[in-house]
Amino acid sequence: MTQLKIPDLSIDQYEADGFLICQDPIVPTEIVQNASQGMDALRSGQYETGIAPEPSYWEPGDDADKLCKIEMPQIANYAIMDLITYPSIGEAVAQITRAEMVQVWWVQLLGKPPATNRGQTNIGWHQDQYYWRIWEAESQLLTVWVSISNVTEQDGPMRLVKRSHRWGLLEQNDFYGQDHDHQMAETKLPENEIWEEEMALLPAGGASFHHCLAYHASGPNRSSTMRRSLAIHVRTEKSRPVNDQRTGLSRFIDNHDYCPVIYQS
Ligand SMILES: O=C(O)CCC(=O)C(=O)O
Repeated sequence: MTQLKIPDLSIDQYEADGFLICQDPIVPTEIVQNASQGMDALRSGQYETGIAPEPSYWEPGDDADKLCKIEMPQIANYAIMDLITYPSIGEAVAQITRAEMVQVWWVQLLGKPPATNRGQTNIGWHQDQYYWRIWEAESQLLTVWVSISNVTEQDGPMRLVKRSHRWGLLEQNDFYGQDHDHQMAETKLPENEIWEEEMALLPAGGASFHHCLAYHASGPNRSSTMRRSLAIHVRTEKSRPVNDQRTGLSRFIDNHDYCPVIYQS
């Protein structure tokens, strides 16, 4: 398989906005399709490596209307591991951060089913760093969100607020918050800042990259198919666990079979 050439990504834009949306696929179709089948296997409780994902919000057998969020899916499925280690991902992160080393330290598989009256599948406004206190505050942490299905406006795409990575930790942070209007009304913006959103509309294999303080959320999936993605949380050499402890979501960082280094200069 020939490796996809990574598009030129603008470090200036990443630094100015706190995120970057890359509409050119950075992962080839075959790898994306295999990962999508891997997702189906995990949803039916099949773990081909013999290892189950970490305990998750979603478990096999849960309601089809429920947001599917599976923690560390790459330890249970080879095709998902192939996707998260695809070289363009690490190279792209190195390009926008000037990193010498990029390591995957946690992964979430996300499936957002079509909205029904019962399903609560919005993802509320939040900054990832709010949930990541295990890392020193200045750590260079970001998320590569790779779409494994086409994500159009109908599918409940991720929405990101420009420059919010410069606003510090905001008071309204709730990943499971369903009422976006309420959250937005309660969010205090720093003086002279404005709310300017961008939607991450992506083809399958496309990716967005967001800083750990970028404010983001996503609304209902109004299409007839599940929105599928992998949120790959990565760190560079400019990151350190608080007190150098391995705990919570940093508990596997010394295990490179689970948390592979995907770029080294
Ligand atoms: O999938 C979404 O809509 C949001 C994902 C998210 O919060 C993240 O990747 O940090």
